[in-house]
Amino acid sequence: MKTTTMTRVTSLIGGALLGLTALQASAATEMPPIPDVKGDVVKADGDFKIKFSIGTTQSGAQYRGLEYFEKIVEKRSDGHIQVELFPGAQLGDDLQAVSALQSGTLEMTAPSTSPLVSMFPKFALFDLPFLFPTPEVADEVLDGEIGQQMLEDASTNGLVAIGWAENGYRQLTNSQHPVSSPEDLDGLKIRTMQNPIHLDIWRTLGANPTPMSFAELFTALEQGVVDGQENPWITIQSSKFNEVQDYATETNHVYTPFITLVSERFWKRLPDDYQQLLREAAKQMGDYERHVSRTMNDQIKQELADSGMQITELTPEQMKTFQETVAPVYDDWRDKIGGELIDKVRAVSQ
Ligand code: TK8
Repeated sequence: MKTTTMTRVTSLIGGALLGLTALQASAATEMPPIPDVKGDVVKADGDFKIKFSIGTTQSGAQYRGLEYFEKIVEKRSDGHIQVELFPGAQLGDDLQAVSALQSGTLEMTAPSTSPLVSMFPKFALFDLPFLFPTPEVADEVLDGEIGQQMLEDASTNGLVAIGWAENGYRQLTNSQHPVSSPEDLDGLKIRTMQNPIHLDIWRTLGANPTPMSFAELFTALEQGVVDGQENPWITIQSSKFNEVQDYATETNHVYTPFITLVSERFWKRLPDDYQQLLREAAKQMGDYERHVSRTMNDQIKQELADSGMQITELTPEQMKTFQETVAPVYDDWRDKIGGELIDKVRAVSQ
């Protein structure tokens, strides 16, 4: 308590001395505080280590969520479970981390659902363009029956799926020119996630899409192998894509969840009570991380603009043009994903 107050006072004085700019700069990156850990200590046998790998960097909302997860698990296991965090794809990209879980060399990861559709075809629901009109609809799906069923379905092939967080609404960036209509995309080389619907979306819009792992993306943008990419504002900023992309368009075309996965080999070694602890911690992390991601979204868009990125916000008519142009993507995918599932999400949005 005392230390926190003192640090705050010191930084305020420091801010006053350094001038307003420094103060604004430090305030700008402030995230909602990590909540206190609630719940009793869980007693069980054994000591365990969890290596938790993610693709996004240490300055994103996802990492912040992981810090909360670590705090909950270490405190409530009274130190018998130690969590070590590995951001920035240092232990591999989303797909590599998932296969490390399957072989038991890594305990946890939280990839975007999109690169996993070849394993879990129903996840493609989250790749359909403009299906989730608001974060609240996403929550109803993730935290309701559909999300629960998907966690169960994904608990196979050496994986145990225990919760949802979010990457968020995706935005387009590129190095060439402002984009406000599908025509502006003509011939632009756009990196997509390794996912067939995303390829379909960008092809339908007239771009020239290339699937690529997230871990290779910065270099590919920097070297001009691709002209553009799409990711949520917070991921664009935390990966510094704005340093190599001058233009952005607020398309909000896809909402991407992060799914929290545990290696089944590790899971089987855990006492039931610790399994339950991980489930609770994953739930709390997911709620907090989504809160962080959403409260930061507009602020980060502003910071990207302040840093010199030219951001195009679409008028309702321009947005409609994008939506109508990608509509055929549904014809191709409706039966493969299950029309009923799509209709259920649409019903939630009504
Ligand atoms: C991070 C990825 C990333 C995703 C992508 O590991 O690949 O573009 O949006 O944020 O999951």
